[in-house]
Amino acid sequence: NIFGPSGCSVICHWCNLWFDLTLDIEFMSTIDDEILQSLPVGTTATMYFRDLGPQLGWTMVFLAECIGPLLTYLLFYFRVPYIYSHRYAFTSSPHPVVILACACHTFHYMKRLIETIFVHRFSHGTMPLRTIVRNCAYYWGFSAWLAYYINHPLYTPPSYGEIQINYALVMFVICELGNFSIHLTLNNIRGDGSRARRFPVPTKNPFTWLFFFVSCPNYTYEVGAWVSFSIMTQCLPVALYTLLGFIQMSIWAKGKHRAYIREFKDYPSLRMAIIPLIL
Ligand SMILES: *[C@@H]1O[C@H](CO)[C@@H](O)[C@H](O)[C@H]1NC(C)=O
Ligand SMILES: CC(=O)N[C@H]1CO[C@H](CO)[C@@H](O)[C@@H]1O
Repeated sequence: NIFGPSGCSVICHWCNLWFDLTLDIEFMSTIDDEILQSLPVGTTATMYFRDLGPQLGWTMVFLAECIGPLLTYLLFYFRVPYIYSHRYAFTSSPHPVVILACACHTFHYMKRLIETIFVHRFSHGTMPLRTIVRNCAYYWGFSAWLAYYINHPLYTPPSYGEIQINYALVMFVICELGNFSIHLTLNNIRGDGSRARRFPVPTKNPFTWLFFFVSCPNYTYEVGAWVSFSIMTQCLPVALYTLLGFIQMSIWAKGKHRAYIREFKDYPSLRMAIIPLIL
């Protein structure tokens, strides 16, 4: 730890994270294994690389994108001094929904973190540092903004009280479970060793049945999780974040959807990109 022994401040964690990130640049690999393996034996290949500046491995990228929002949110939840007026420092909100929101937010990112570490099969691709800085600014900045409002001393709980909160919670849990199921399904397809490419299909797990209707249920569930978080907290910035996420994920989903249709002649025609029967 080059930043001193105290180790207690979150700032220090961030510095270390950035330090690790920069170190990781040296271990990056820019060549995709699959490309190399598919070259005939004895080929002398000359490769050209476009220089995109420093690159980072996907694992580090995902870690940075998850740990940032996780810690940022907690700073606001615990009302670290200098965020709100100093008489609120380290106090807690009287509204149970604030605690629940923090639990959901933390759970969401912990789950991502755990998926990143234990479930993901990352290709050895890398991402330019510039893109990562932009992504992190987006994720970290937004989580700070959301957390600022939700944990604010003047925050007012949702209009329909417990009913609204409970329905939102049920929906949130369903979406998280669904997303995780899709994650596993996609991972199994990628990892079963066969070279033939296939598109994902529903399995025995009911959460994957969304594959009957959409190409990218992982995004449908992700949007669902954020919609339920918006309903639970009834907070405008959260709704705005959800909307931006939805737009971005629709673009990705439509791209993936088109790619599937192009690649597989027998692709189910009932499927839409992200919203069943609509989009
Ligand atoms: C979501 O699913 C699509 C395929 O259905 C996949 O290409 C994409 O990488 C997945 N998104 C994430 C964030 O893993
Ligand atoms: C809500 C949530 O955990 N999102 C995950 C949904 O699934 C994708 C992979 O398919 C993950 O990358 C997301 O983190």
